[in-house]
Amino acid sequence: MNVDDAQVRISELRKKISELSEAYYTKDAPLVEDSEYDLLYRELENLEKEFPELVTKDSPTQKVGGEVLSEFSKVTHEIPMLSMGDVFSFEELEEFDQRTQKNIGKKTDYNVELKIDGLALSLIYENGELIQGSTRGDGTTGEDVTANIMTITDIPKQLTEPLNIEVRGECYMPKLSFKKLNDKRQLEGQAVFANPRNAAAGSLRQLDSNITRSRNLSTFIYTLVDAQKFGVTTQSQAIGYLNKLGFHTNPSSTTINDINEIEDYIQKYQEQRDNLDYGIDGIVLKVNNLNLQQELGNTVKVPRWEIAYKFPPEQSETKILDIEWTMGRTGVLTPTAVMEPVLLAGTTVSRATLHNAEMIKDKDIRIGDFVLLHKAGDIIPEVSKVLKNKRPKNLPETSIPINCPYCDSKLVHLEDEVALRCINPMCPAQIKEGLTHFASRNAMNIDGLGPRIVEQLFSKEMIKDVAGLYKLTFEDLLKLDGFKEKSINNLLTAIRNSKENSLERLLYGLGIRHVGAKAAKLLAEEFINMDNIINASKEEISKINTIGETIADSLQTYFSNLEAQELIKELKEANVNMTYLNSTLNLDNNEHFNGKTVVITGTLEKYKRKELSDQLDSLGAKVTGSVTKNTDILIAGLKAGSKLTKAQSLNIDIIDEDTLDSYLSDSKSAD
Ligand code: 3B8
Repeated sequence: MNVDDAQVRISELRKKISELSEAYYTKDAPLVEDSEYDLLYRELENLEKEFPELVTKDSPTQKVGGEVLSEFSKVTHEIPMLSMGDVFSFEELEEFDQRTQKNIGKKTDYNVELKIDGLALSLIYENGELIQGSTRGDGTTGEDVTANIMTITDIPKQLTEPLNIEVRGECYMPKLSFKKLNDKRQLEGQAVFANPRNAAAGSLRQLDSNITRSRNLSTFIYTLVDAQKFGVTTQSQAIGYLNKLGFHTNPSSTTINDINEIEDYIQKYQEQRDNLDYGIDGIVLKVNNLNLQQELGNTVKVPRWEIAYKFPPEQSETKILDIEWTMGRTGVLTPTAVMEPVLLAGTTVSRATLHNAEMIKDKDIRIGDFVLLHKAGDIIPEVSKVLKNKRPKNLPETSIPINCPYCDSKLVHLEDEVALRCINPMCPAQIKEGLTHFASRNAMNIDGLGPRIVEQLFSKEMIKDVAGLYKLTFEDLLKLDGFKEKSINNLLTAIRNSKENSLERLLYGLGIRHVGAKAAKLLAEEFINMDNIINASKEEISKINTIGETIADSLQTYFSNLEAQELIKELKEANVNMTYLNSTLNLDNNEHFNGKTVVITGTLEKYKRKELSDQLDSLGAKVTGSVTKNTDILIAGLKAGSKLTKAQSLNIDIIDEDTLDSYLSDSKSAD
């Protein structure tokens, strides 16, 4: 390539990279996969290496990335917060090692640890008290997010010693919280986050810290600034010291004496990746000795003493067989791709959410297309891109529905929403979803009343709303397919028992917008009975800690609706309990197990089956004996056999004993 051609390509790349990087850092909404960005960036770096005369100060390769949004006050990082250089192969890691050895004139040991898919934070303590938390921003200037940082439970607010220190680390959103958040956003018609990094960044940049609190952020701290002041001489010691001070540090941190050991390390964590609670995108290698780190110093943008190795993107190819549109109980219509089953990062995947019509249009996804899949945040299967060169001729564009496929009323986009929504309150699909939600385990817990029975009750016109459940008779149920005396009595008993539930279950079961299980519990505790909630003012409701105006507004809207009032009246007449019973139920106490159907198999070393089963039960799980498509989690001990194979084939979450330990310990610290 001659210098003119290089100049043209460099300009193109800079423009493209700047656009992508703005979307990624400033808007928390990436336009392409990380790996695609990395490729473009690499190409630019290589061209600039070849033609150094073309390097300019404003090239993306010379800036850290991430402008500062205006809503937050700015913080200057006295010691700049740099980002890391990255490589994509063992060979490049070896080259890094060679270069480092040459620079310091001897062999060195390294501290290695996982690269967490989160965002960098700085925390400042004065006299042992947390006084400031900020984001990296452009490296020199970050955003002051102190109020939001205060809501992150694993960050110590007060150290055991009155130290003046700055620490840095990664703030992340655990995989399950990420999945839950995206599920919820989808249900509510909002745009979903592309990965946990963006979700964490979006959660930290909230002006209302109650929102941050509800997002379950966690941290791993890896840098003690000015560590030498505290007699610490290596990165490994720094991790130990940080841990002693009460910070969360990542257990993967270890030292290696020779670069050849890195291969085993990478292999080990690539295998464990699916079992971790948090998303990772590589490993980080740091010169262990802090004096040597200082000696090596930094380039304009990255330290010379450390490097990140990024895992190759885990992608699989498959074919789109169909695109289904499913209705949620709030009226949001969501497209799902049905695909030829394919193994992806440890599980067999045959369905992937397409989130919304926008995504289908942006990526131009068509039935019959061959696509690449990846797992967002190591957990949610998503279409990365369509392999356009493999597209069969004459594939029609996917048509986006204009009318609701279930009630034919016109679909709308509510203000600010990406979702297509059916706003017909009598839409049968919505009502059915609402009934299933009412009966679900965290709501009224009516065992045996799943989607299929709801479908029959509805299509045979036996019920039209949840109050109708309480009028069902033995004779009615005889008309249902496959129902016999025993199953009828079981269902009637379950319905009858549900009348005795504590208020929060009913409140959650009504499916009022924004009122999740946790909010319902808080409301029930505070107001004791339904009438008090109905009569409460907006101020009284939003006064409750963590319940904001959105929920208060939503409750008022709901209860001012005449049909809702009628429904409550009918439920009262059916003797459904409307008071708080100080229930012993641990609603949402353990995000991993609450509401889940769990199967235990194989030999567990630390747990007795029965005790574990009881414990899971108390955390809101239902423990069953056999793996079916309704199973959510399989706990697999040693020598697990056919249940494990079956769970794998059904795409069910499988966890080992270590993961079980960590899931269970999460419930101990949950509020
Ligand atoms: C210096 C050290 C940046 C980082 C660092 O898990 C610096 O160490 C950095 F300038 O960004 N994502 C880690 C991770 C990130 C960084 C780091 N260590 N484990 C991560």
